[in-house]
Amino acid sequence: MNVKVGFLVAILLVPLMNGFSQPVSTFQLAWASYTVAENGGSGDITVTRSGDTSSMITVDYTTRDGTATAGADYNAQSGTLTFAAGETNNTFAIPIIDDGFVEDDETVNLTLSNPTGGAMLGAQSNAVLTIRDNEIPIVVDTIRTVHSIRVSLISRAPSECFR
Ligand SMILES: [Ca+2]
Ligand SMILES: [Ca+2]
Repeated sequence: MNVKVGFLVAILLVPLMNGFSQPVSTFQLAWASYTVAENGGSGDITVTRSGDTSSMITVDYTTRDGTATAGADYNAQSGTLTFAAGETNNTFAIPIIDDGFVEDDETVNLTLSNPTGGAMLGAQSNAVLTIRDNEIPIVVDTIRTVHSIRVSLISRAPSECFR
């Protein structure tokens, strides 16, 4: 290979190799699990973008019932997050419904999809939001309650009971 050809090959190869070594934009959920109190208003979910941050690109998000039920425990959400050039964090909110029922803690599944601009999804493209119930269970011991009413009636003089 003569000098001229070698120079030409170098000119062609350098941008090509740079193109391969460019880090790709990667979207992930910041955490694998999130927690919100049932009366906490909303669960704020953070999405991160790493690698190439030079251009504006988007990623979609959606919620799906785990043990929680959309419309009863939370409001289902889906949409598109836009990351401006240089932006590495974005959030979306899941409104929580504060019902009056005593329940177990309930879960909502979160999923990222459809990254644009050649971006990809990282390992953590799914996460779980746990809604912590805020009702205090009231245990009524009916046998003891009935027994104590009977005892209090028996221990009174008959005249007191029928006043
Ligand atoms: Ca609930
Ligand atoms: Ca509840």
